[in-house]
Amino acid sequence: MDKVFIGLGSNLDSPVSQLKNAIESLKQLETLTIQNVSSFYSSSPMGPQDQPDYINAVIEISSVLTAEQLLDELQNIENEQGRVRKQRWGARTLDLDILLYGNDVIDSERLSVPHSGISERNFVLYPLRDLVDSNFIIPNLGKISALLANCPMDGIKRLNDI
Ligand code: ROI
Repeated sequence: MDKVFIGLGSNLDSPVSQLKNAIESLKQLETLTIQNVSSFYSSSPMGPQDQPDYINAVIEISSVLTAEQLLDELQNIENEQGRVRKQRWGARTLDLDILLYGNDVIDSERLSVPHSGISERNFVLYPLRDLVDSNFIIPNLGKISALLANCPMDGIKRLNDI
């Protein structure tokens, strides 16, 4: 089965709990299995700076769902946890993004996979590094080690013991 990676982010309403609750909700689904969870990281906001720091993590799952079906499940969990889409690039209670879906490249109205912006986002690359080896190739973008070398850790910190 394809390796699928999901990015989690929150900067409102107890962000660590938001991520933990999302992981618990994903565990309840019979259509997917969580294979691995990265460390949790705190990160400075990308975008408007007048918002709290984020908590970010990445998980690896395996699933029988298509990417679109998986997106539906992720959006259900975002909505259950009170996600309201307000300002673009503004604060949010929970973001669940499909980062990678095996080697698939998807460019549809609803989905862009690999997720656009992976290469500039330290809050995606550093947690993803916890789960893959340094030769791991991201479709269209290349080796994760090369992407990490060009993506400073500015503003991102691994949280221990969460
Ligand atoms: N910034 C950080 N640090 N982490 C995120 O998860 C995140 N998500 C977003 C925007 C607003 C782009 N900024 C972010 O959607």
